Amino acid sequence: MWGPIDIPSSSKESFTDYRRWRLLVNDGGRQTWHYLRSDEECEQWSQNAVDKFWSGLPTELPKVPKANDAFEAAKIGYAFYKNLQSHDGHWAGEFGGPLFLLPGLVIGSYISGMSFKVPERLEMIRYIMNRAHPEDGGWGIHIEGPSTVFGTALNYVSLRLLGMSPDHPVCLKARGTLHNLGGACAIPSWGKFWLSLLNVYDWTGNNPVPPEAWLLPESLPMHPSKWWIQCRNVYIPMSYLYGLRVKAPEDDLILALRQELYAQDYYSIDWPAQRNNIAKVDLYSPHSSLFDGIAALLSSYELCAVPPLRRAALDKAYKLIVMEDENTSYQTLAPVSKMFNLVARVWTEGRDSEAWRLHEEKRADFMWLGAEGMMMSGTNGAQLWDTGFIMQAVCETGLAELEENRESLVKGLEWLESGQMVENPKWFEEAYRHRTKGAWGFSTREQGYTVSDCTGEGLKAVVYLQNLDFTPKLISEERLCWAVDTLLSLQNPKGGFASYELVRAPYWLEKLNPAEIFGDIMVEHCYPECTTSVITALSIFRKHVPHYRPKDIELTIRNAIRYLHDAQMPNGGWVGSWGICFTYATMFACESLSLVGETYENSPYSKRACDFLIGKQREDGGWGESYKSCELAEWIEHADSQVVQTCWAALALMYAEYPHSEPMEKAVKLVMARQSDDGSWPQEAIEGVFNKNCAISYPNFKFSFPIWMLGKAHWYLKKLRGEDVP
Ligand code: LAN
Repeated sequence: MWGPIDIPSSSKESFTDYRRWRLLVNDGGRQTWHYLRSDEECEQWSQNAVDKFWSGLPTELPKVPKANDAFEAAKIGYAFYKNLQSHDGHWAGEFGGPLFLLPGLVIGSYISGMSFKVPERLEMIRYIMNRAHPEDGGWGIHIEGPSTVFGTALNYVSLRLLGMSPDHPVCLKARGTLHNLGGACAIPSWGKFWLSLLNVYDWTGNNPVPPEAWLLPESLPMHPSKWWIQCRNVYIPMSYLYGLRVKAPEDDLILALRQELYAQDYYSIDWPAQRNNIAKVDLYSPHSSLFDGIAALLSSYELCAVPPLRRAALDKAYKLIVMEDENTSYQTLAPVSKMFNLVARVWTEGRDSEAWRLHEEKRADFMWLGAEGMMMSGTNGAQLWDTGFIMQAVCETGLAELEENRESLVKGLEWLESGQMVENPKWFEEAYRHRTKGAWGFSTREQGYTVSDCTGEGLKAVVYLQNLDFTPKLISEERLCWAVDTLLSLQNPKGGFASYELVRAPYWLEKLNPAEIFGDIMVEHCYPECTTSVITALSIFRKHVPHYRPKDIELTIRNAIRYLHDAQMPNGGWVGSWGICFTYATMFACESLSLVGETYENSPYSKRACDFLIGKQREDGGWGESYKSCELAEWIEHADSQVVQTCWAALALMYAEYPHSEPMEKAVKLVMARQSDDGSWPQEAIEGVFNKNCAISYPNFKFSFPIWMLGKAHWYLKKLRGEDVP
């Protein structure tokens, strides 16, 4: 459909002229990549350090002499990182890692008749080629994982839709691996769904996703409005598309794919027998027997679904899809729901509709150009997350006092102001949303989703920045209080904080998790990381605004600390759910404990945490854990020590006021030794995770956390040596 395209055989060299790519940053932090067509355009819009850095071109930033001490290392680190700040004050960046997102973008666009520009198509092909497993040529669920049916089938399909011939060596090798893994029949349910939409898997091979669940009484504990928002927002369009059994019209490519994806003849496959057929390599959360029982009942219902009921349920689901699009200016919550919503809207309203146009415009926000080609981002960016951390790092280390950093801090504050949500969603209760007034989300104000810890980190950054003597006070006290109201509205009865909303449904609902590739997906859970960000934000806020809801804040913090104590593992660490893994969550937990005065000397919790971390430090002074720690909830060593994790562990020790200097000195030495001669740090292993089983990249962490750790360690070590510290 998108026409033939010439694909070079090797993907090492870029397929397009990388000097022509520009990252446009506008409208409150939107990030979209553009390929300029002519030299004149390139002259008018020259390439800056941000464009060069993220697309992997040499930044040509000056080399600097090696730092003599930790503070100097932090200073030159920030001097480098400042060059990556966008003109609007935020830090842009890649947010790739999962390998099942780009296929959604490609398949969904194909079904909806939404094309890509040729340079985009070429670089998407190149990204997929570059991310093929070096040995077997397949793809995993994320860039560091082994090949799975899910990753391999979906990326294979993407390459074919984007224009690669089935005889290209990359396709040949991948197809061999796919067939060795048993072929696409045993793809996990989300893969079955995408392939069914594309009309290369039969709908009867799927477990039912009936929209009728929306018609159940809202008081029921399993009503879908009570599910984790990510799962809910994927289920809404899925149930709509399933209810209509939407499928792309057959064309030659689709007919060819039916032959290529399977180890047997497509037309001889027993589809209903595939519903629970999931390849072993893919299986992380096997179905419960409760789920299998319900799915069997629902399959019988599908044979006699009551038309008026189905119609009413489809109407309800469609209304929710439209409300979500309008609440988020068509960014939607995340990339999977983005593409399902897009397909649902275009299927219903057509290719000439306003919905098509608006979805297409915002589709660009998910397309990120990296050194290896074009990928799909995990959200429409990590604007707040990256900006919030570095601003706090600069303020907490004394770097903010340096004249040369002032402008970047004022800019950062300006962006944080524009990133704060100031109203509740347009469609609020009717779309089952939590309040957003005063909140920050993970990316931009436009995306419009409160995240507990993003609100916490945003609030902390603003309070710090607005207390510097040279910054304008852009956010009024009233607006800060709105943020506090939002935080307070998010505490759960046991004291912990979840990600986007309150925990609305009982945990046993996880037994109905249909997505075999993810854990903890059905309901919100409390997380040590989220809880911490809220505790620390409230603690810092009340020092500056002591008169606002002091009793509520005190009680909230006290209960949250109780949750944190309870969540500590017997080994002394906390399990990370969003970063890898124990080092990440333990840093957050120790920060919280320190803000209520709990340290190594006086708190058994802090002491156990320190002892745990010290026990994991390596000979070279670093820490290193694999993403597998998150899958298994137990410490699994990485082959190498990691700068980012070393910083998390060292920060944890500093928060806990660990009294011995040697481990800190060794950690500092390692992080300084790994600093490049322009002040940056090279990319190491993947940093983040979600739903236990999928790793995700936070490449800006390699700047914010070393700067933070080194800057803090400088003063910390001085203090331990008994020197005077300002
Ligand atoms: C994110 C990214 C940010 C992350 C933190 C703020 C770090 C976390 O502390 C709270 C949860 C949150 C907001 C988060 C939730 C799940 C997301 C949106 C992601 C990991 C990015 C991608 C992921 C999303 C679910 C990917 C699509 C896959 C599904 C299972 C729906």
